[in-house]
Amino acid sequence: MKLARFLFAPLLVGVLAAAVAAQTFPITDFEGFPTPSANGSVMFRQPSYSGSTRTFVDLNPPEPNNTSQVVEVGIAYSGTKSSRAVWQFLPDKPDAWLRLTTYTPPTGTQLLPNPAIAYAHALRFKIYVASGTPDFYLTLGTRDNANTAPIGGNGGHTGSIEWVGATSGDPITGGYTRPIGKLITAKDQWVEVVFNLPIEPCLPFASGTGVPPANGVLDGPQGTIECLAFTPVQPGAIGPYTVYLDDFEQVAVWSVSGNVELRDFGGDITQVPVTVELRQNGNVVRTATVTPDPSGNYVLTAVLPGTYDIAFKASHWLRTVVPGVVVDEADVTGVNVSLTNGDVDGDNEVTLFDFGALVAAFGSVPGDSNWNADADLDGDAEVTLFDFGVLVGNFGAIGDE
Ligand SMILES: [Ca+2]
Ligand SMILES: [Ca+2]
Ligand SMILES: [Ca+2]
Ligand SMILES: [Ca+2]
Repeated sequence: MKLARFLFAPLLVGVLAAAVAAQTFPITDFEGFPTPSANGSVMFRQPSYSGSTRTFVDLNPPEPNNTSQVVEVGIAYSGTKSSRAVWQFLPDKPDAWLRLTTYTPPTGTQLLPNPAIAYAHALRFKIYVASGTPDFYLTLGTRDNANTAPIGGNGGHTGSIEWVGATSGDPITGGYTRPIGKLITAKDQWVEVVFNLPIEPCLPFASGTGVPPANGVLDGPQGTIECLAFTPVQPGAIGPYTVYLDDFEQVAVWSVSGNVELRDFGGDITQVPVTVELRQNGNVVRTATVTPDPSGNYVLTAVLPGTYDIAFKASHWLRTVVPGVVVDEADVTGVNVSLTNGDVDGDNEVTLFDFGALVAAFGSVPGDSNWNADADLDGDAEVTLFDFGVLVGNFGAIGDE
């Protein structure tokens, strides 16, 4: 079994969909804290706390500017309480970003400090952004410190920091600042943010500041939530920013596996990448490329609980969609498909265009000027009458949308 490169939709933030059963590990719903809590005392410090971003924060507006506290103001995803952070950037700071940190000094009395997270599971929470707040990218900073605390326990504040969910950022020596994570644009509504830790893209914050240095890899098996990083989409957008957070938890993810039959093919199927799309409500929520083993078996790892239509497409085969695959509290097996051959041009139909493409490549072998690997339908490294036979046999077939 080989897994090829993974592609995914790193910027996707899901609207709240009907949930299936899931194995979850709660971190906090903020219901157990007195309100309003002292500024910077529960999970997150005040916005100006981080030395790396405090020079961007405008300290002049009156409270609640520069506060992070548990509040009970009618905006909660669960119960009546949530965590609210409010800040504003100084003008003329195009490099402004905010590192909303968790941290407990040795003499500190912070509650819920440095929550531990297990990298085998996804981290998810809910966010509500008040209207008027500029759009931003949200990235998770994790201390990659292999702590042994229970999930949500104090994982400590040592260890290098990795940017989870970041696909780019401002490069600095050995790492990145202003990380570009998940795009958050929804206003005045709760949306779900998921960092699927086993497969999430990751960049190092900076090397040399932890042991081992940040390397863009979650070395695990655990880390701690060090911060949430907020990077304005429009550089320097002043704000104010008003953000509510609720229901931090981890959720177990599962594999989906089965067999892909690539019909009418005698070549090496382990060299045929198969594109797998996970779709929900018609939207592609994740795209991965898997490569079958010699028997055609594939495994797609780290699938979030949910109900999916799963689409399979390989180069010159038609797409097949398996509807209604439920992933809840166990690995899913037996998601098997059989793909129809003959789609030389890859448009998901077997038509005269494929016939034309095959004619153009007829008689060719690899290295010839008219060689077309996708016209070699049967995989014998030559475009011959046998390939015509495959095309004719499937002529007119149309793949699933
Ligand atoms: Ca709550
Ligand atoms: Ca690491
Ligand atoms: Ca075609
Ligand atoms: Ca052939």
